[in-house]
Amino acid sequence: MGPVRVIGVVNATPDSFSDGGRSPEAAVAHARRLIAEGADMIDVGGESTRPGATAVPVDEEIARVVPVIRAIRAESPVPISIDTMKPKVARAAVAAGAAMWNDVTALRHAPESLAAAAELGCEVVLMHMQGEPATMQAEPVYADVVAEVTDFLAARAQAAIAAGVARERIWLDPGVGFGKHMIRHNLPLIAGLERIVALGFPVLLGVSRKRFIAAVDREAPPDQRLGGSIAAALMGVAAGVAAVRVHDVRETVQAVRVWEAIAAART
Ligand code: HH2
Repeated sequence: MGPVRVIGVVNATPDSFSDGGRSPEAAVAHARRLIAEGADMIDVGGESTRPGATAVPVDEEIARVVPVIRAIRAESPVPISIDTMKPKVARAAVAAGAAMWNDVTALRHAPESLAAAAELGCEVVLMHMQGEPATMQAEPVYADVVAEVTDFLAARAQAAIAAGVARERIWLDPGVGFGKHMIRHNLPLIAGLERIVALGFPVLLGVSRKRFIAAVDREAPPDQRLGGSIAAALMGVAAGVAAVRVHDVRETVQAVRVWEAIAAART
């Protein structure tokens, strides 16, 4: 297995100030900074999945992400991922130069999602989510969160393969924070990542600045969650994840590289 990839988050959403939003120019400038900080890939999103966020019409989402993807593509060879649940947006993004479709619904949002992923031939991230973004945090229920998320991801991978997605293009993601109780579900899920890794697909982990960190540490606001973000990312690295999706690229790259250097020195 190669080094863990650090994927930098770029939000092309007007309501996001810290990670590139406001305007296409600001998003591209943010991507440029993350690439300079060592990002192995950039994940561009035009619709927030936060509980309570308003849905974005498909044309508006395309208008937000395509100029950003084109501009990054024009100045850097870094692979670009599109964070969307809409196949139309994924198509436009891949046409503009994206190499990966990151779908928090694991290709369940639209009936044509599976076929679109197969046709596009790009890398595909299948993420676990219980419920819908607007209501998913209301009352998430699991008997065994690790087993249920693992089984779901295995089933979605099989559905994608059956629809014609190449096995080697499939990534899995446990969906930390998506329909999971802050403590009772997110923590055992991160602790149990090895079981998802054992399915044999590359695993992507997104823990950066998430709410569960605040639930462990004194309700820390998002801009004070770097320590917890790195701690959780390194738990993923220890479990064998292939990539981490983060806001703080420079610090995460350093943490991951030091972790890998120490692991390689083990006698
Ligand atoms: N988390 C968010 C968005 N997209 N995609 C994957 N594959 N895995 C994740 O964990 C993941 C994701 C969180 O989204 P949001 O709350 O909108 O914030 P941000 O995009 O700033 O992380």
